Amino acid sequence: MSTEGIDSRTLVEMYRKVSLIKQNDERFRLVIRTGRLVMPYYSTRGQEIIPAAVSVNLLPDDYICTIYRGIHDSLAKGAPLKALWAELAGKETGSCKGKGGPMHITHPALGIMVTTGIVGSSMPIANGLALASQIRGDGRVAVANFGDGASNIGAFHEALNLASIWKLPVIFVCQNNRYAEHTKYEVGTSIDQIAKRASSYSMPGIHVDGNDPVAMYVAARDAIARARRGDGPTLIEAMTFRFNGHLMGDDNSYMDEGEKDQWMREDPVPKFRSWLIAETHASEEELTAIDTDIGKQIDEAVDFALSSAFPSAVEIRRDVFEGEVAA
Ligand SMILES: Cc1ncc(C[n+]2csc(CCOP(=O)(O)OP(=O)(O)O)c2C)c(N)n1
Ligand SMILES: [Mg+2]
Repeated sequence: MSTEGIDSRTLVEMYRKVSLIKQNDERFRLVIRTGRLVMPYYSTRGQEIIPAAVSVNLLPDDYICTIYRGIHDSLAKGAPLKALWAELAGKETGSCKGKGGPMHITHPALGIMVTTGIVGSSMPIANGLALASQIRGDGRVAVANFGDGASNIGAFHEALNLASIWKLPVIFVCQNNRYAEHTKYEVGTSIDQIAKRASSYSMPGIHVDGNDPVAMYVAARDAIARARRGDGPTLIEAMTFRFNGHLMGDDNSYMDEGEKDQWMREDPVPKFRSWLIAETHASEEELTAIDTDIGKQIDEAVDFALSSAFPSAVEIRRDVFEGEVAA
């Protein structure tokens, strides 16, 4: 890997996000397995590099929209750990006062605008945010994260068409993890690369190794710069793999023999870590200190979330139903 002019500070900042996403995912699965949290969980293990590379190129005010498999995107954009864990646990200290839960993480003050469980819906929402930014002239860009399966939904085509015609400052980031639920890419998608679909909508289509930190950084940087210049949208297809199946409990029996093991042997996180050290962007001690610090922050977030209270019967209906609700 060459560094394409990316400075060491930025690469280490990317690593911090990658380590946070990986460790946080591992802790979620542990806490769920031990019965302390009960929720559907769509692991992002294996897809860490993509949001880390995107988010270091974003400004705090920029928008992201993501999906049920999107905690990595929210963490990379800066979602505070305590409020995130409390939200997943349905507690009143959560970012949506416990009323959104794992499928609806939002944090508008940080530009984390929506987590949606409706496949394909992150894209039109990102268009709306980008249109608002264009009308206000405030220079913000919007990132729409979605999966490979979502590129077969009508909303993908409608959103790319409109974004192209209106030159919206939006970046469509397709995290192609090779499966949509239990359906293998080739079985459900009519084209060998989703990036090629961009040509139908007169925008650049970038097919990139989403597990390569430098290549992913360059793809994100260029697409974000293009959107910010007012030159319109880009479709990035970032190739990756989900290590833990569709959701927790998935037995992966629908996968080809050895496919998962092969991807896991190329785990992008330790690979990135070793590369940073070998290329002298960071020392082993520095990265270990980052990992340890993140581990402690997660410990605190888990304690905070599990010891927080559930919202009261009155609170649970506030912001959900119109008008005041009696106790
Ligand atoms: C409109 C809609 N159709 C179907 C579903 C059921 N569903 C949930 S996840 C999923 C697979 C989506 O796969 P992909 O877009 O590749 O994202 P990934 O889960 O791999 O990250 C489907 C079909 C849904 N949630 N919404
Ligand atoms: Mg997928």
